[in-house]
Amino acid sequence: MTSPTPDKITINGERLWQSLMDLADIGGYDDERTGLRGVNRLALTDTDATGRRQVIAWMEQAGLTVRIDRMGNIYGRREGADPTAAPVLTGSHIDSVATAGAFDGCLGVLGGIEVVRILNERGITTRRPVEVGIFTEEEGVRFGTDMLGSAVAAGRLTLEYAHALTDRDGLTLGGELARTGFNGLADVRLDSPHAYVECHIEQGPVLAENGVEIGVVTGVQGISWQEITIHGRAAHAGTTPTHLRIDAGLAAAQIIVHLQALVDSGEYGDLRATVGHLIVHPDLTNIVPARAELTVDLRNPDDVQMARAEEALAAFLRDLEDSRPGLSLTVRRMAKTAYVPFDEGLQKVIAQAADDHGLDHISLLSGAGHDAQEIAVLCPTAMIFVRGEYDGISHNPREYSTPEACAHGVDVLATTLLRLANQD
Ligand code: HGY
Ligand code: MN
Ligand code: MN
Repeated sequence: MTSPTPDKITINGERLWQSLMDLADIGGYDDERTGLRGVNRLALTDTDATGRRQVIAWMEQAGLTVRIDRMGNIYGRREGADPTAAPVLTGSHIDSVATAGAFDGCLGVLGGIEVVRILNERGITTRRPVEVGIFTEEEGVRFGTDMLGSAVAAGRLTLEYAHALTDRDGLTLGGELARTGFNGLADVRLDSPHAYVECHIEQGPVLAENGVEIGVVTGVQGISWQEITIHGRAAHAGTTPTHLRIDAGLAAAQIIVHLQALVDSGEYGDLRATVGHLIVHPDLTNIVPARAELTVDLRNPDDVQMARAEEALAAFLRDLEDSRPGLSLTVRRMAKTAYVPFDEGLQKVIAQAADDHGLDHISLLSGAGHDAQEIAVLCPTAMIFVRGEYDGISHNPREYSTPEACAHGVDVLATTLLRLANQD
């Protein structure tokens, strides 16, 4: 007689943690500023390819059938009793920023594989298939658009657009897929799953401030990325009188200060602004910069306020150009996503699973972008956040969640996936 399917499962926290640490070694480096081990695994670099092959090996060891699509997205599938039923999908990304920790994205992918291992060990057959996905270039820091693989899988961006994107060395994403061998043959448009649940570190201070382990994520705030190129004129830093200068570096500084003024004004809702990339040319001490390139990352939970902030920036750029004869600016849109709400029913399933595991939880909006925001157009989608230490710092080698916090988050993921995979 087969044992009844349990309604709650816990995972092997030590095995999960070991896989997180093993993956972090791929692309690991000694960060001299923090004295910590960081991770640098930019999308479709050789280290990312090595990490992908390692995770595929773990997927296959867990009995998953692996397919790779034309964006290099990787899906591992565990069959259910009804192979025609739409699968329950989980996953995230394993590409990282250049100064990453061990958890961003990886927890969702390795957590999904750990759930599969437990289902296997417990001899559980779910009604629906369960799939674990790894999406390409979630970070967007190499090819300039974040959530790229999942955006193409969900149809927001085209495969042709994505393949043509280039990195700072002019290498195309399509070329890098071919070079690393991840230009898969599977169709890139994802059939609608039954549901998608992603487990991810919070990357912020809210769970810790509230003394809770689990975040039930209500949605993702809007994101706006722009690249601004400022054209001035190179001149001698000593002999050139101020009134004859067309200083691109000065203009870049004025933009940065104005962005902070927009934030501080409080007139654009909960606006956040970052100039994360800034270079001047020729980048020499005694030459007035001829050119400056910078990126502007705006975040806002309110799409109307985001649009107002973008318009305020555009107006400032026009005024800046008019203020200095000879100064010109060009603006290139890199990425733009609206606020995305997550499925309320799915949030309830997650909250119930957390309760059943005796874990306190709160609901919160995600400050960071995630693949879940793209998959949300295909099916009911939600996320589980895991608490981080050190104010939840992320995109920094100090990023850290405890083994217990990771295991608790993946316990909630496991029970949530189990219940969804047995839904009609
Ligand atoms: O930019 C983001 O929010 C995410 O880390 N890609
Ligand atoms: Mn992430
Ligand atoms: Mn990230």
